[in-house]
Amino acid sequence: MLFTTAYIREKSDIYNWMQTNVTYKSRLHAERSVSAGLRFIKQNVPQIEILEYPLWDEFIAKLREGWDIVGFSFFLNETHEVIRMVNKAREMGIKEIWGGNYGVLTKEVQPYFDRIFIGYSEHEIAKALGHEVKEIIHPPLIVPAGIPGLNLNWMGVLFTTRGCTVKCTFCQSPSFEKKVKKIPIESIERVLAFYKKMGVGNVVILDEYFGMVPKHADAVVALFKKYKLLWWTMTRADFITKKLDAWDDGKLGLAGVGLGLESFDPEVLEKINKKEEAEEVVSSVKEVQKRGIGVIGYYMIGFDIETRDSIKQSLRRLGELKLDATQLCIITPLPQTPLWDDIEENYGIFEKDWHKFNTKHLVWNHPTIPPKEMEELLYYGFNRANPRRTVLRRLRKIMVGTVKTKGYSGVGEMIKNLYRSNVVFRRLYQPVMFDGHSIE
Ligand code: B12
Ligand code: SF4
Repeated sequence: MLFTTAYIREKSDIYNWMQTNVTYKSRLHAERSVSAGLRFIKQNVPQIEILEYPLWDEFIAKLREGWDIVGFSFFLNETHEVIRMVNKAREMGIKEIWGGNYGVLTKEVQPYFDRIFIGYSEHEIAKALGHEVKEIIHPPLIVPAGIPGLNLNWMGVLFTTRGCTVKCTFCQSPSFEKKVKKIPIESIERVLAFYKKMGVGNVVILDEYFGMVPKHADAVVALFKKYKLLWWTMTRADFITKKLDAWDDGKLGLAGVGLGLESFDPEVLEKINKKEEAEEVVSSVKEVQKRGIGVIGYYMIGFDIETRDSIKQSLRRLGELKLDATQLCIITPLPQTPLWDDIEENYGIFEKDWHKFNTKHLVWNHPTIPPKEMEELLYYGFNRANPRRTVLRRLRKIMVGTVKTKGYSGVGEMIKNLYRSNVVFRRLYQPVMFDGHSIE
């Protein structure tokens, strides 16, 4: 069985998160060479071969090896690429095609596959092969971050829970995974010990909502302390406010948080069921900043009740927060969300090109703002929230965070890491999996 992601057009086609949120040329990137979903599947169901972000020709060459089943992992905005791959696989005689990841939530796309898997799927895939996965094993997920030719850091990605029950109306996660499940703490410790051994600079938690299971989150934080690791997390402002004293005692190494600000408009926050006040979010941001912890914000523009002027006003307010980086999105209806039904019924979704559902385009009929103007507002926001100097602010925070947790020896360690990142890791960096697996 072969599982693959969508193909890329050229090797330099590395997804650059920062570039998607600025108007100038950003050379800083965190390489998207690792598919966490496929690595988890491979680690737990090792019979499956995986292919990550291949070129079209590499995909075809791999198909020629002959497979019983080919599976595709994709996001909504990669749908067209995957349809092309599915058609080619069928043309080349592949008998069974599977689909997984968020892309398969789209009803119109489901008929292209013989079988679809919604949600986290290691157990179901193993079952389909006549096996059982007992406990999920977290694979090592190490990604380089830097500028072309020079890695500044290696980040260890960590998932501690799966699923979210908060039900924000714009978000697909509650339809994707209905129950919240924990990754076993032993599995988390194994991967953190590995990151430590490898000299990984920062651990980044990418759960839907870190803190969903509070006791489990505390146990994870205790492990950061044990292994003296710097860590970043995406979480909610209300949660971080409660946990800040415990998480940032100056030793645990909380280096930064990603917070969903979503909007400053109280009507919007109520409409999207955010269950948080804008003021509450702003005061958490300030509290976090006061402690020298980095903040990445997630903000959305273009709700139906917003006007050109109200958006500009909010974006100016966003800029005043001086965050280390901000992800700015145009509100985009995604399949199987309450927002999709609301927008489709009341305004209509005109866009047929799934590439544009990457949260940087207006894909529906906004009552007062046409698509071109909405994109101009997005660029206005990029300049307010992510001016060039934010990069320097971020680097300074990283340095201060390191000194705070490790003293000046931390700076020496950073320099050592730079050497490891560019010389040692480059040689070592291969798709690594832990030995042994969870299949009986
Ligand atoms: C990391 C991440 C990214 C990284 C991806 C890095 C990478 N190398 O993969 C980056 C920064 C590039 C990214 C960008 C975007 N992302 Co993103 N991202 C995430 C995040 C935080 C984690 C995803 C992850 O790795 N999960 C862990 C793994 C283990 O789970 P998984 O990938 O779902 O895989 C499991 C299942 O899906 C299934 N499965 C996966 N593949 C397959 C294949 C087969 C054949 C089968 C059977 C099963 C199967 O089994 C896997 C193991 O259980 C999620 C939020 C979250 N916590 O889920 C958002 C999320 C996936 N992103 C989202 C969005 C909207 C985007 C963007 C469109 C815009 C944006 N706002 O950032 C862009 C577009 C990217 C692109 N296509 O170019 C949305 C939904 C995506 C969608 N609508 O399709 C999410 C859910 C966030 C949210 N709540 O809004 N993202
Ligand atoms: S946006 Fe975050 S908190 Fe809201 S439902 Fe999605 S994953 Fe949960």
